[in-house]
Amino acid sequence: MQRIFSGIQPSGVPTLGNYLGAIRNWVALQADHECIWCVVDLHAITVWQDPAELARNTREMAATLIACGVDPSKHVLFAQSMVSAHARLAWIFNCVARLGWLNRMTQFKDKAGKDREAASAGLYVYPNLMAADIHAYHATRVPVGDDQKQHLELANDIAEKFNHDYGVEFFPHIEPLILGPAARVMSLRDGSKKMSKSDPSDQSRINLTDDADAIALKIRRAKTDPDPLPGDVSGFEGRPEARNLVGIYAALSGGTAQGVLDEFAGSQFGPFKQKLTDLVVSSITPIGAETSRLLGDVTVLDAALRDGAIRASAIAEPIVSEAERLVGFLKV
Ligand code: AQP
Repeated sequence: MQRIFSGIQPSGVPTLGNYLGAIRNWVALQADHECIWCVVDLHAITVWQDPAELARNTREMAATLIACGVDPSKHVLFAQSMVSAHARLAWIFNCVARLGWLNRMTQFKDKAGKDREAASAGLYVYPNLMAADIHAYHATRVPVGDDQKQHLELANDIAEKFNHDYGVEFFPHIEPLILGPAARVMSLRDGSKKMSKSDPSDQSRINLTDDADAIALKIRRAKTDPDPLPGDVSGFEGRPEARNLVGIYAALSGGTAQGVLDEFAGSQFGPFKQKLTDLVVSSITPIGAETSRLLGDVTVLDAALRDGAIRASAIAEPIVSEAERLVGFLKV
């Protein structure tokens, strides 16, 4: 059975983008893979996180994943900082990756913004930690949104260079699994920006914990244009917001964008947004309700995370110890 690793940052409340681009696929993959799911708090602190909020978000993220269908009893779910193998392998990879490789990473450019000098060193080497997350488990399949493809290519470059430098075939090649029609969900306020849980505007995203009223308001206020919906997907040219809303509808209804247009061609956004609201509310609000229930007793949740960390360590420890031995670290 192939081993899958994927992570999600507890940098806020998970969004519909995280759900359609990642979490929903994770749940489906559990049927025929050995899965390791990680709440990546080490990644989250590459940008400032209030400590109390980080702890709360880590629990809330774990609860949301379980509410979405992640199964911590059959698979492995834990918080990254609970397993030291991640940080140890990341350091080795910091010394394998080349600055030129990191300089090409578009996510760093996006996240650091104009003031790159003020960004943390952690944000810069984020892809090395991500490579370590995956390679610490010898995972070969990584389900991600297409925004993360470049980081996976880097993880393969690091593995190849490590294998070459130390004359081994130790780290395997990783394949990205980019699944589903909504590989990238865009902001409700700007169709050219991806929907992000850390976007300063709460109106830009649908949180998996939003209630029906919040969802209705956000969709009503979502940016659109004055034209009716086109009859064909080629009509989305220059209309990223229309493409995004139709894409969300298609992803949640299990259809295609063209299928949605066949139903709504010529319709104004008002009636379409009403239908989209109904669909989002019926898909998302049960997740929010289950998340609240799970957060009602954090002792059960914490025990599941502790157990997950023990099982994750049991897999990662021998792999990372062997990498350390290959590098020449004394093992006495
Ligand atoms: N808008 C999106 N559409 C599709 N997939 C998305 N993902 C994130 N946003 C979208 C996918 O969710 C997974 C977990 O992401 P992450 O939390 O590790 O980091 P991220 O990609 O940086 O997500 P956010 O929500 O934008 O977080 P912040 O705001 O903290 O940076 C990944 O598989 C990602 O592809």
